[in-house]
Amino acid sequence: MGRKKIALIGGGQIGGNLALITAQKELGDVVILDIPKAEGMTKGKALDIMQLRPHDGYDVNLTGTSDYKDIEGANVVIITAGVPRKPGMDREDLLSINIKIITDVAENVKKYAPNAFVIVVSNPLDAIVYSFYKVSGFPKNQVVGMAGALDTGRFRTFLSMETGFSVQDIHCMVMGGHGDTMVPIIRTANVAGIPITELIPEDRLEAIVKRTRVAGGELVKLFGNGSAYYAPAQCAMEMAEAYLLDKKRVIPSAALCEGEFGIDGYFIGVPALIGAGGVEKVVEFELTEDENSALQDTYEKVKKTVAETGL
Ligand code: A3D
Repeated sequence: MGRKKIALIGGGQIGGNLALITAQKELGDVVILDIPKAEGMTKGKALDIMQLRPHDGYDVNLTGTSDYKDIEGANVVIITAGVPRKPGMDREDLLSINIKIITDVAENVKKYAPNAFVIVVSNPLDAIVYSFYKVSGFPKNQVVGMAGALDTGRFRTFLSMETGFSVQDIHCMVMGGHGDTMVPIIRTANVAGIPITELIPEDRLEAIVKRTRVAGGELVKLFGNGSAYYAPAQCAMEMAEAYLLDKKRVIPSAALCEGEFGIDGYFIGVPALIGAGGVEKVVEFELTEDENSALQDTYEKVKKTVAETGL
């Protein structure tokens, strides 16, 4: 039994970081694939990280390519191919470009890595992961979108910044579409089990929820020429790790719902059990009336974007 193989489709900001942290975790050999024009860049990143290994002590191999044959037999495929947002853009503005790209990627992944667990990161996330699922015909447990992990992590970060408590002890969950209509479930937020509402006044909590919803845009503005990449890479790696090590983690992720939470036939942010079976289950729980109506709003938005894919 050789090492596992992780294929990164898109070797840009998130792809490059993913290559580094996936290798550092020794999850498997890493193949970075990008368009032919960017092949040198993929090879350069792979070689640079190979040369980091003597200082860090991990033994996996990294390669760069623009040839899908090189991803053959990959256990995990993480897709970041596409364009990121620029200031003033919504994630939905990326749809027309990224839909063409995901169609090409899905056909190739289907051909060369039909058994891989696929984690989609490209935006608009909920529509792009849906498109991958439709074009590839993969079973639903084999396809997931990374977004809820990041949105939840951002919420945790802001709660930690506000309280001064370790982010490690702060838990919460953000559901819904990956956009400004996402649904932070405040009721679930706690510090080591202590409800957050006992620790932060209501108006401050509201401000934090607001900041969480537009956290991606805050970074787009700061960068001026692209979107977040360190934290998104870490989140996607965590999902790959949960699959490869059969960790049975519950990670908010865009999973295909078939009736769960009243959502049917769409990928949307829900708590997903990730283990060796991929998305083994959508973990359902009772929502309050307000939470449910917020989830329905985000559901409508996702449906609208998905309709624009024409798939
Ligand atoms: P960027 O640094 O531009 O990297 C994208 C890479 O994709 C580039 O190197 C392109 O050359 C490559 N690419 C383009 N077309 C193809 C193709 N057909 N096949 C293979 N590779 C291709 O962007 P990034 O890494 O910063 O972001 C990547 C994507 O992730 C964007 O769509 C972002 O909007 C999205 N993103 C999602 C989240 C979520 O939480 C869902 C967070 C941050 C970014």
